[in-house]
Amino acid sequence: MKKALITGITGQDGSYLAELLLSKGYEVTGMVRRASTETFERIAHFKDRLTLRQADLLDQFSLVKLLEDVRPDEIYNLAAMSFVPTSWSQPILTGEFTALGVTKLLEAMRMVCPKAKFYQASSSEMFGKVLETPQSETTPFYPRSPYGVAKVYGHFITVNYRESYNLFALSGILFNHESPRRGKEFVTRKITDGVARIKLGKQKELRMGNLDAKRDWGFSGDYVRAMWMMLQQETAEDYVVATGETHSVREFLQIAFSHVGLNYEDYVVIDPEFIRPAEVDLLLGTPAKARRNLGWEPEVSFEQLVTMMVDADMARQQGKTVTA
Ligand code: NAP
Ligand code: F7E
Repeated sequence: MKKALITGITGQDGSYLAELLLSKGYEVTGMVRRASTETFERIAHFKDRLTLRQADLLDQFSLVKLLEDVRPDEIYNLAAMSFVPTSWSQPILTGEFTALGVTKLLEAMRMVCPKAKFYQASSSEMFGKVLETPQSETTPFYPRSPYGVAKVYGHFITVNYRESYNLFALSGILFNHESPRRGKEFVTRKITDGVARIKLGKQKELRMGNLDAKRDWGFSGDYVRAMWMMLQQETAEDYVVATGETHSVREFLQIAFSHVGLNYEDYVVIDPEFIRPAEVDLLLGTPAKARRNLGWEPEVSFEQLVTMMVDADMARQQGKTVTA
């Protein structure tokens, strides 16, 4: 039985990845940080099939001890401060978690289990003010937020450990991916939660930022499959994971509101609070290499993603349990 360690298991991707690995017969350990109240909502429905261990990306020795105890075959480093606006209000903490945290985990792996395979959660935010379209594995980076800058560090330290120490360490450069488990502050879930609350009379308006920003949005369940596929290859290489389609926040609003018979223009209010100091205007990735080498394809379309998220939020707002 293969053993996998997932950091960030309580997050959106961690929860889908854990379910995928369990379905493939892995023994899955999730790293969680200590909190006064547990944040296990996304993994509650299968938590009894996991081992959860406390450690923190900020604490080197906790990582070494964790790897010594677990001895994983595969390590998925998904833990990070992942919300872009918070990276301007907490830039140093973002750097500690999202950048240096990667080095701490790679160092622990180098010391304890250098034969393990390592996945780093890199991001399309590294392309930022894009230097070419579509963006691929060879597009140069131009990050536009402290989060993007931290992810560039995490990306290159992974490449560097691969080249310096011959570790099987790689990055997935994943474009935005969403699901009913997405955090409520991210734009997609903010919209679908808002739509459900407005439809049910619990909210009157939806306050938003830049509606013209364009993103290449996919489904998290499809993207965690790509992570696993990358680690099953003979050689460690980095991959872009994207759908190859881009849509604006406005298009997302249109589909989400019209799915419940409403017009977004009647409810959306532009609020300067949600405009960023520096914006990423357009992201569009090409998944050609992932398609060619991994045989990966996204299965959920943009429209299916939006309606799946609205339906899940409608159900939640009506008091139903949603595990999707
Ligand atoms: P998410 O829902 O925000 O989850 C982040 C996870 O990291 C949570 O489990 C969180 O734990 C954990 N974490 C944060 N700081 C930690 C620390 N110091 N020690 C231990 N755990 C810590 O993020 P996601 O959407 O699943 O994304 C997963 C990864 O992919 C992140 O690295 C993100 O930056 C990256 N990424 C995401 C996307 C996307 O569109 N979703 C695209 C590209 C890359 P708590 O529950 O305790 O807060
Ligand atoms: O914003 C615009 C906003 O916060 C998307 C993270 O997972 O993907 C994510 O980062 C766009 C931006 O995601 C609101 O200005 C308009 O242009 O959903 P988001 P993000 O910043 O793209 C990347 C790939 C990651 O790696 C990150 O971890 O939507 N927008 N109005 C808004 N955004 C938010 N959050 N709220 C608004 O009201």
